[in-house]
Amino acid sequence: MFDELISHLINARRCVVLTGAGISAESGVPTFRGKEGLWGKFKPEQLASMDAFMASPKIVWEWYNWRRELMGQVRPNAGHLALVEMETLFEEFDLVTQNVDGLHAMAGSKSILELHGNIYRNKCVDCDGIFEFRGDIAPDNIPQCGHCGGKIRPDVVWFGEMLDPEIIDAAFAQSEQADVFFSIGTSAEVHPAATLPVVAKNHGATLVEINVEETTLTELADFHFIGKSGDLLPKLVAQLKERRSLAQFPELA
Ligand code: BV8
Ligand code: ZN
Repeated sequence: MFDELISHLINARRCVVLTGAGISAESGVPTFRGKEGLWGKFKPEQLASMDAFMASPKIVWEWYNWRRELMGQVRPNAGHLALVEMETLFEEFDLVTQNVDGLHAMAGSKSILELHGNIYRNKCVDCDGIFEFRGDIAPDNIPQCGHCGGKIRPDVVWFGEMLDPEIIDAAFAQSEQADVFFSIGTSAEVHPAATLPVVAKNHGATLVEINVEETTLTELADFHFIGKSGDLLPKLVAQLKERRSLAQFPELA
């Protein structure tokens, strides 16, 4: 299935992987779009935005506490674990995720850029000061920042908010240098994350998409595999490892 792709990977030095909610779907974390998606039940503007928080911080915290509760019970799946192994197969490997669920770090990935923050971290809505309290935030008694008295909010990037410039700049720099760029489990609709695969491709990378359906990126991709990341990634990594060892020790062929 991956023979032609592997011939592109065998000499690739730098690999960059962008993941979205789809890679966590098999762990039981709901995605955003699509029939079972979160946005089917909730409207992002009504929950994942500063306006929503300022208008009704209680409702926004109830939603994040519900998601934290749900995510607290899930574990990395075979797709996350395959990416941990994939990291060892390239001289340079960078993982850029839109996910806020912390599952890549839990799986053991090392070089991770969390574009949209992390749902388990809290910060002050006014001074951005990190709020170390790790327990549940009571929606009807939201703690205040010790420095400026601002309300505490989840440390995630909401719609209409800028991403951390250091993080997004690093993600663009990595994408520009990639020999191969994987877009895995993302609808490629949210910017600026969705621009990364395009930048990689424009700078000469081989663009690979793994998704259960087509997306706006599919026609640009050099390779597009329809399937679950938890199924396809372990197979791809096993095949790449085998080809790599054959290339290293031709006498084994
Ligand atoms: C910004 C954290 C400057 C919060 C999130 C008009 C045009 C273009 C852009 C814009 C526009 N108007 C406004 C914008 C900017 C906006 C944007 O992109 N809007 C889109 C929706 C049009 N972006 C922003 O606001 C960003 N900031 O740009 O600042 C600015 C400001 C204002 C105006 C202009 C510029 C901030 C974006 C960050 C928002 N925060 N999350 C939280 O989580 O609570 S975004 C949210 O969407 C998640 O992070 C999620 O990861 C992300 C992307 O979604 P996906 O990960 O792709 O998930 P999705 O469900 O969509 O898709 C899952 C895919 O997996 C599907 O394709 C499915 O088929 C597949 N799949 C399912 N199961 C599997 C699978 N694949 C493989 N295996 C499986 N098993
Ligand atoms: Zn503060």
